Amino acid sequence: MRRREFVAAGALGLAGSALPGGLSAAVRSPRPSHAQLAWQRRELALFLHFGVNTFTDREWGDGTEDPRIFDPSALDARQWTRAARAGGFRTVILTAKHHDGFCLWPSRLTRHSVASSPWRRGRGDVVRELADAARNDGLRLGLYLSPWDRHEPSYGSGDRYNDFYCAQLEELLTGYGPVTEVWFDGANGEGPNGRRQAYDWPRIHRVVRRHQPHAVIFSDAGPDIRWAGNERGEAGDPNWCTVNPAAVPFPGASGDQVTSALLHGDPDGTAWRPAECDVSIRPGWFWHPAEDGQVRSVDNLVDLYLTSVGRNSGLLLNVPPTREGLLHPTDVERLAGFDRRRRVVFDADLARGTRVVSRSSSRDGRALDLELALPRPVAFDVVSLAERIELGQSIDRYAVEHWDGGWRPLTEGTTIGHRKMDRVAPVTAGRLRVTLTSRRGPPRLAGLALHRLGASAGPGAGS
Ligand code: FUL
Repeated sequence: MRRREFVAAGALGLAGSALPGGLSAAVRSPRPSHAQLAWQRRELALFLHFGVNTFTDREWGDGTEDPRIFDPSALDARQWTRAARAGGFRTVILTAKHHDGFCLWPSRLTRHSVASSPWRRGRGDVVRELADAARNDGLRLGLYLSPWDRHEPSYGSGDRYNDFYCAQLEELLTGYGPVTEVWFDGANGEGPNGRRQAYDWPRIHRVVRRHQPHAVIFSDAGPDIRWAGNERGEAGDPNWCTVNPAAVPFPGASGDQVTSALLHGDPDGTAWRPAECDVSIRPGWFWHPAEDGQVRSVDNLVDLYLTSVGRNSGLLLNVPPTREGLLHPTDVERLAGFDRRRRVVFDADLARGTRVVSRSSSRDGRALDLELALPRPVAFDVVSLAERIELGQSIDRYAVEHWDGGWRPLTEGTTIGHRKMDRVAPVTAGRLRVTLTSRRGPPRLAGLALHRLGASAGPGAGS
């Protein structure tokens, strides 16, 4: 029996901590790139759906919208980035072009853009204003450029549209400084001529790699970040960062097997492709006045955090600007409340100072039992585990028990990954036992933390 210090930091981003089983050689399996790892550690990104739909009160424009309807009366991108920052978000991702084809920057390739609108007398550029605001507030910029374009006449023509799309992408990736995430939506319907487009994905990806080599590329089919399989903010459980690329061959592929592959990944997968959960703070993606009373509560946002980040995924929360070009005060207040609640709950690691009092592993090293002693008994209702994913993801079973005259189960599951946060029935405990098994090599646990969330009023509750 050996005694060791168990480093269990509140933030659990324990890249450097020396923990049981941490550094032994593992069989080589897919690992995150530097950009993917940094992406996963940022955890939270804010999505901004804005465009002609904001003014027509629709979710999907059909491409016939008159650009003159785009006229936000008080657009202030700093208000967006300040609210994002106050919410603890690290990246802002803007719909530079949604399915209606209207461009929020003055694209040289079409007149269907802010340049044909009365806003800033046709000299405005929302992408520029957001890029500047993000830089000022220390946030990263991501851009969504809808492949499906219901306005562009060349859509559905094959190469001609691919030329057009790649040229638009190039404008965005060369004109606005560093772009951290490029977001390719899977929706692919008919264009103005009734045809669907065959996208040249390898070429599109090459454009991103050439101009923004440090950006991650998101789509259902990656290649860097995958869609989590639903728009409810719920990653799968289990959720592997590894995937079998053939299971989701292209963005927009559908079917039960595709959904399952997106939700769960694949323990034997050959590519590292963590999941991102996109979900809106309101029922719709765009702002609709009728939804001002349906903004998610702080409790509900914390629930989303647990089902996304707490399941080894990123959370991309959509907060849509209004017709004024501002985030609605209710949404701004919820973002700040979300951050406050996370700080109170998750910055306080009740397991701080916990020590490993015994440690035993199986002969092959793939199973590990740890007994932990807390400095004093604490009351908690969330158990948070973290795996050292820079070396790959490998833990495939865990169980946590507490001592109460015998070992009593607290929680158990399969994958951990960057973070696994489980709500448990409120309990007070001073001794814990953690049992882990790993598919390859020893389990590389990065940390364990305990938190007290208290009663949650659940979805729909007020702030
Ligand atoms: C979907 C789109 O059709 C929605 O309008 C929204 O942009 C969402 C994030 O992705 O595929």
